[in-house]
Amino acid sequence: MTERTLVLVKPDGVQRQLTGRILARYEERGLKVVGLKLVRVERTLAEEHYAAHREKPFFGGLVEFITSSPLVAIVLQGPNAITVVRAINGATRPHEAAPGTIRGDFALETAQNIVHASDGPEAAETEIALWFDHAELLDYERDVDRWVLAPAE
Ligand code: 3AN
Repeated sequence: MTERTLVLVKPDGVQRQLTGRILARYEERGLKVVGLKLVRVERTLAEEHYAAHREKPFFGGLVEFITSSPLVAIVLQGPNAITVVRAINGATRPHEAAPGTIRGDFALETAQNIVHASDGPEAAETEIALWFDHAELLDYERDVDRWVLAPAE
């Protein structure tokens, strides 16, 4: 099933100049970029994005971190995009992330794990609406799709 998912290259990824390499991993897999921007995050947006973690002890630090420097917000589209992107990112705790994943290759700390991705269809819908205006999401044809996607039934 075609899905859309939200990815954030968090401040550590941008500062460490990994944005291009991270984006390349999603593109190389065949996912289509339908939204992309550099964002300096307001505290209110950060708190809303991480609302599910409001009661967690690390919530304050998480909001501080995500607002500390610009991040890159991306919407990716493709078959099973939500699951595929989380697999590309690797486990939340980098010491559990497999080599070859973004976190398994570039991260050591859970609090600085480089990327965020929506964890399910509901989160994806909510998060995409939170980070992008409708007009910022572009659908377009890619010639390569005849080699990437199975023909529609
Ligand atoms: P994921 O981002 O893989 O979906 P979540 O939703 O469990 O992981 O956690 C959201 C974010 O909160 C993580 N990406 C990480 O930055 C931060 N986080 C989670 N657990 C911890 C922790 N124990 N200490 C510090 N930060 C954490």
